[in-house]
Amino acid sequence: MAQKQDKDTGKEKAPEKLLSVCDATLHMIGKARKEGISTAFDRAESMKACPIGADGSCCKNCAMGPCRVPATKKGEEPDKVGVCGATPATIAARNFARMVAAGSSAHCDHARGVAAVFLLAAQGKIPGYGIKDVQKLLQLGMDFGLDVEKMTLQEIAIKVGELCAAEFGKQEGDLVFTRRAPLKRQELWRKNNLMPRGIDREIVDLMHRTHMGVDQDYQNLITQAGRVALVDGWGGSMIATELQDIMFGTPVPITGTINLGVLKQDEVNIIVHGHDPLIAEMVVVACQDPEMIALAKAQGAKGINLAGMCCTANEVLMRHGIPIAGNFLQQELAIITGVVDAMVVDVQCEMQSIHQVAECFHTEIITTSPKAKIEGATHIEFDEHDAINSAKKIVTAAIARFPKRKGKADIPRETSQMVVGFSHETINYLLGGSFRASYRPLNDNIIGGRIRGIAGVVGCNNARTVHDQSHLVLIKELIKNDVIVLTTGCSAMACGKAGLLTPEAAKYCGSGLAEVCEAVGIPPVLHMGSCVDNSRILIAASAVVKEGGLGDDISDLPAAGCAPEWMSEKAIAIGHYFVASGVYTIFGVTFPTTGSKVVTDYLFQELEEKWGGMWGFAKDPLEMARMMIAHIDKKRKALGIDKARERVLFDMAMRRELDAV
Ligand code: SF4
Ligand code: MSK
Repeated sequence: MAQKQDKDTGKEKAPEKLLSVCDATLHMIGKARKEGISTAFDRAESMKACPIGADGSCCKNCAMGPCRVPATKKGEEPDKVGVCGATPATIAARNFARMVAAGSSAHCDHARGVAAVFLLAAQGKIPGYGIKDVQKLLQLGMDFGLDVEKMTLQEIAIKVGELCAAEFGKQEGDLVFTRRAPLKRQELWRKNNLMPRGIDREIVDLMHRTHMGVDQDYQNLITQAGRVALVDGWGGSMIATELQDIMFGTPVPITGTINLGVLKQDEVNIIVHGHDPLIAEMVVVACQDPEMIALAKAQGAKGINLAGMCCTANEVLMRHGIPIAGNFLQQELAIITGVVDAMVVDVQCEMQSIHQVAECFHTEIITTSPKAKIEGATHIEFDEHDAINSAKKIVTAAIARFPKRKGKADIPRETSQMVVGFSHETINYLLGGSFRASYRPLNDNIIGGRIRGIAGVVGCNNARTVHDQSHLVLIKELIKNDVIVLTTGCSAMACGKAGLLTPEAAKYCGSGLAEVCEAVGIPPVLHMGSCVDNSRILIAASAVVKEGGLGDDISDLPAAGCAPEWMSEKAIAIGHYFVASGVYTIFGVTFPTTGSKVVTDYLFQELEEKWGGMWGFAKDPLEMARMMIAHIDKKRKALGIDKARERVLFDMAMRRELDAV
């Protein structure tokens, strides 16, 4: 019997069709409700978000608080202050800065783990990991100033591993990868006190400043938050992406399948979920091991079906074609199909509720990181010194669960095909050809107006907004207006499910972008990877600047960024590094400083003058698209390439079509 009333509020639950635009998701929410299983969709309804916290107006940085300085109805700066006298601006800026610190810490600590494994692999101390992309290793060696011609590959790899690891504890000197940014950007960072030093140093500095009674100047706090965000984008995230590429291979275009329909009734289903590919790479190998397959068959299964969830999924999809079961808000729903034998989690974006949901089924939740345990879940710690055996232990545990399945399986039919794996190197090659890889054709098409501009659309799902809808409405509107889209994370998965990651999606494009996509054979929406792979977008943007004809800095480009359904602190860190890199970046859902008009005006307007990039906020995805396109046109005008363009008028039929996505 479906639960129609919310058990906490007694109110009628929202109809399922208002919760997601993904049919597989709707199907599973229906099943969860019928069986009385609580999911994030229902909990978001029964637990309203605290508006004071959401606006950044609550400080609990000391035991004299929490102090609440809520926004006024008229939108003026509140006149209350905290017990210590902290103003609403200080409180909002401190809260925002702490989000940046936490988000950056997540990406950077992921990178630290990757660097440690890379170094051990280079030293030949751990079997199973090696060097797959020699070209990229040589490039990194040169970035670090090594005389690569006089060194063996192993010497280069060891030195690169040591130098990457040293970026974390460095006390003086600039972060090395900041040199990859256009020179003008580097000068701007220096002038504005944004040039980042060591990764850990900047994060600790920001945590110190946000302690009670330290930095009480909101602009100074936002600046240090900028420096911390840059250690994420041009430090931790870039280190993780580059070293993962060297160890596991730089992605090249590959086809893949996505949505809950990739799960199989008659096979052992294992889902790898989280962000760190170190263990998932080994689980891929273990699942192909004849000994493991024989074990699965001995338990009555036809084989082993590995699928991914969240960004670990993006990592193993791009490099091995492993199918994706779904994005962030589908993690509980995958278990509710009744056929997931094990969900293996590493770090980040794993809801604690997966364990509660798994208890209704036979599914084993397996944690693998000492930093990310879940009470009640099985913990099989990943040992990089014996990685393949760690992975085999995990696969064996999953196989043992297969005969314990209970209840009727219910796998949604939906799957979609997609083309993924557009690394910066691949885009360069596809556009310029094998003899002279280059961004020149892209720049020429932007200058000529066939491509109006570039958008990065990234980030999460959020249970407080319709699952996947804002990503899709926004992206369809952008490509209709000839804006090419680069995407990562859960946004990329939303696009995959909706068929936007195929060359056939050119049918949604304006004529100029459609022509380019057809000529080059690429989709109008390019899947660039996981959340740490947003660093690929920074490198691509720098390469476009260096190619020439579109200004001297990232902030000169006709480009904009957006995370329409963000939810994590990592997303705020990513947004702030794009802003500090010169990109106009719009977020949806809520914005965490709106309790202070002073701080919000600073982020949304005044920053552009100083940093060349600024923040923006809109709830409606069409409004987000309008803001991004207006910004792109402003930049085209400043570059003198604003030749008259036919405007796409949005009639009612088109609106209805979009509402139906
Ligand atoms: Fe209140 Fe100031 Fe303490 Fe924050 S630091 S809780 S504003 S007294
Ligand atoms: S997984 S951070 S929900 S994009 Fe990177 Fe998706 Fe957001 Fe996690």
